[in-house]
Amino acid sequence: MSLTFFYSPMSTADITNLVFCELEVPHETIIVDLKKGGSQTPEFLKINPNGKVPVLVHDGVAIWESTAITMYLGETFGVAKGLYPAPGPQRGQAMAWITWANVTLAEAVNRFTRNTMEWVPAEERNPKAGEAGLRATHACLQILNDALAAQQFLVGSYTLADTHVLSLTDWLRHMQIDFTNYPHLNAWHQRCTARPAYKASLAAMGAGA
Ligand SMILES: N[C@@H](CCC(=O)N[C@@H](CS)C(=O)NCC(=O)O)C(=O)O
Repeated sequence: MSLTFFYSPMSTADITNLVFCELEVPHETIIVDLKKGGSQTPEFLKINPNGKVPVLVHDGVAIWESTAITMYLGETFGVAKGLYPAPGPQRGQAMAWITWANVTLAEAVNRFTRNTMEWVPAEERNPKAGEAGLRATHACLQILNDALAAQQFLVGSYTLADTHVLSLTDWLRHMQIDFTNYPHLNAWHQRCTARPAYKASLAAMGAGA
């Protein structure tokens, strides 16, 4: 079997890095230097025409989009390791949370950042749209907090749905979004970040692989 992970630290690919740290599946990691245009070379665009990381190449077949990668790695390697539900309603719930993170939560956060952050040219920013994006982000965090009020993890015991959503919420924390009002979400964060895989993922991010 050949399994290659195209990675860039401090990017969406950190989700996949954490998924790999949980799964401990042997694979090769190739660092893509985004600052040097590494995702825009003709060779890379053949693997992912979107020019983005993460990308997984499994036995010669390229799989892109972090949600698809988490679900694919989950069903391929995670079920046997107790980290992803077998086919059935719990599998559906795991897929719902993974998709929700990238579609619903990330859309709200992107709306906030695109309209407020200095790296976007001032003439392209709309402060009112930014405020609406931040409100939508907090509505999502409230949903997550409420879901975690009655259970320790998103779907039964710890799964890659927790891994995926955790990694995305870390990005929000990095952007100084206020988590003060989400006690259940914060307790879950502590449970998840106490796992050895989380510490290993930070080391891999720092080492660039
Ligand atoms: N929807 C994609 C988003 C991936 C994405 O936006 N990746 C960014 C880094 S965060 C990227 O590779 N950008 C390429 C570049 O900046 O050249 C996913 O979830 O995998």
